[in-house]
Amino acid sequence: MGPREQYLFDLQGFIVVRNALTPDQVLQLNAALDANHDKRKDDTASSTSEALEGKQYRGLYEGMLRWEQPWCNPFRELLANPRIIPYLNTLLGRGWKMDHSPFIFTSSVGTEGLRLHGYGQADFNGSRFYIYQNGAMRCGLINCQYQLNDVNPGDGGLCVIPGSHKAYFILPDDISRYEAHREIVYHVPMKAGDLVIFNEATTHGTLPWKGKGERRSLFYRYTPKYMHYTGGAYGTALPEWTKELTDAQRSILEPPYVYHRPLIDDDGHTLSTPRREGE
Ligand SMILES: O=C(O)CCC(=O)C(=O)O
Repeated sequence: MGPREQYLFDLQGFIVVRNALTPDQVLQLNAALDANHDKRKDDTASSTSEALEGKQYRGLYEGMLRWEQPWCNPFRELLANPRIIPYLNTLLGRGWKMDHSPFIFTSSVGTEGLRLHGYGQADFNGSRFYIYQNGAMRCGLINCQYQLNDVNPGDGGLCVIPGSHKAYFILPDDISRYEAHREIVYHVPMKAGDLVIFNEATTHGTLPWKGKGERRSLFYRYTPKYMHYTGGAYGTALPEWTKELTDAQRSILEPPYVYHRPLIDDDGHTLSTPRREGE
């Protein structure tokens, strides 16, 4: 992550990484989604507002790492995508892990949006903080959102309030509902294969989908090696199916801990031991 990108992330609380997926990866991921269309669920849990209303719920796909062969493979390969490793090392420190399992949001024209959320530093929340200290940026939960289809200007989908990861005041309710000061909300257009990385503390939400094509956004969420954001059934032993993964991919699914944790190198395959105790 070069100085310009570090500047942009520090300033905005998000960064767009162009061509984070190869055209072949985009094809494979889309083919896997097409082949598993029956797994689509309505995401009824989203919290919207009148200004962001739509005709239908967004679609949600989960559990892709365990889809049957070969459909799980392109999702497994992305666990340790070498394109994102320099960003994760810079934003989370060396040693990070997958938090939520990957999931996909889909939308067709008329799909509702989602209220803006994410509260900067209004209270100190160690699970989604942003800090710059000793020459390094550090974040809590990081969202990596890959686009499997184009998101054109005006289509809808992810929107953010740039710079809000550093905000010291609570997000006003009318701004959260997208009813006031829309001029501070930035919609993030992207091409298929692009990725946006944003801190969970950066205020973000979803604009109703108006695009001609289907929105297909694939989320991988990472946390530093010492924390875990999302609850649910959580064991410290990795489930049996993860033996099908590479050691590097498996290391990313390990529970949070620091001491003697294998650390993944930039190639996405090699595991190293920490250079110093507790690194
Ligand atoms: O639509 C998006 O990209 C944002 C979704 C989101 O923030 C959420 O579901 O909590």
